[in-house]
Amino acid sequence: MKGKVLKLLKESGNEFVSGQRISEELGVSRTAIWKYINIIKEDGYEVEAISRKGYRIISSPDILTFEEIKDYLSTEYIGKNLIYCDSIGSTNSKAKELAEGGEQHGTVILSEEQTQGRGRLGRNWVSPKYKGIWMSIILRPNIITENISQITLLGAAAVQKAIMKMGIKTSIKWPNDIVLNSRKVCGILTEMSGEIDHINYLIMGIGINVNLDEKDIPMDLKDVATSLFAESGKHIDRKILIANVLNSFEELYSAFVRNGNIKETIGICRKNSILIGKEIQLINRGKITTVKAIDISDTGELVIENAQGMIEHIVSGEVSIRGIYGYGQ
Ligand code: BT5
Repeated sequence: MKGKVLKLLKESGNEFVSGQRISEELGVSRTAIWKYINIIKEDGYEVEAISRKGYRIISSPDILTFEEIKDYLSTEYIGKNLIYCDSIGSTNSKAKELAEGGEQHGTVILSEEQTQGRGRLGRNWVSPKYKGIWMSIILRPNIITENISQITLLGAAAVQKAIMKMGIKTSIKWPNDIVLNSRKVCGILTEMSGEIDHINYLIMGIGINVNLDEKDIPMDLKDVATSLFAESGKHIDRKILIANVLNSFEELYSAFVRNGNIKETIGICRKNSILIGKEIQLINRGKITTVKAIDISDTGELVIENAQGMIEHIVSGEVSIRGIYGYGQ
């Protein structure tokens, strides 16, 4: 019921909604309305109440509930079912649990903070409260397992595009990082459950450092991590940014699953690649080699020239590049 009251108030924008109207439309007493308004205020909304006029919202809190982002969302299925948490261990872990239970394609699990946010290979992901976008998307694509690394690129391209819409140009560090001024502002963790030729579900975890201050970034990550706010000096509206990410993601994802079209994604990854043309260190199954990054292929592999001058296509792996994340500085 609180949600319904909030919806009515939001739909009226700047106009007052009378207690009588709320009472009639929702079938609740005036006393009950008063109670719900108080809960809404506790949630961080500033509500003006004037006798004989009614109620109106003056300002909304900086939170990422569906109610708050839906006005900016233009998707058909991504994020239409949004599970919002105040605090959680890891949205990827929660998404997995829900996907196992049959949660639908396109569901987004989002948390204002993660206490056990995860990176790849069991690494830790710092996720302070209200400062970033920490979310996971449940996907049930009908594609062959071989193509799943391309899904990570879809995510990276969507985030790059979304941040660009906020007026900030970032680079993509193949395969899963978004970089700003040599430090990481976003990481992507794609996990899957399936067999060799069949995917049960995919979880695409996206972590974006939006409004983190210097003090939110642990000492040992100062060379590695930064935020959009720290670099641009602008407080970024997380609601608009998250909607931009989901809108862009659905566009790129739909083209991909419909007819394997990954052109725009590759175009974005190529154009904004921080690796192409550079000498890089490739860490593959524990082996480190120095190679030159030449291109991103049409199917999303990193094209490199090895020390012997041979061209190779790399499907997945870790890459270090001088000057980025404090490496080799
Ligand atoms: C990643 O791993 O970059 C994937 C990160 C995915 C995080 C999202 S948040 C929502 C969802 N739920 C989860 O539990 N995870 C996903 P990797 O490439 O392995 O990078 C991890 C490394 O980045 C760490 O070892 C640190 O060095 C660094 N790091 C940790 N927290 C960071 C942060 N907030 N910003 C930038 N770098 C960070």
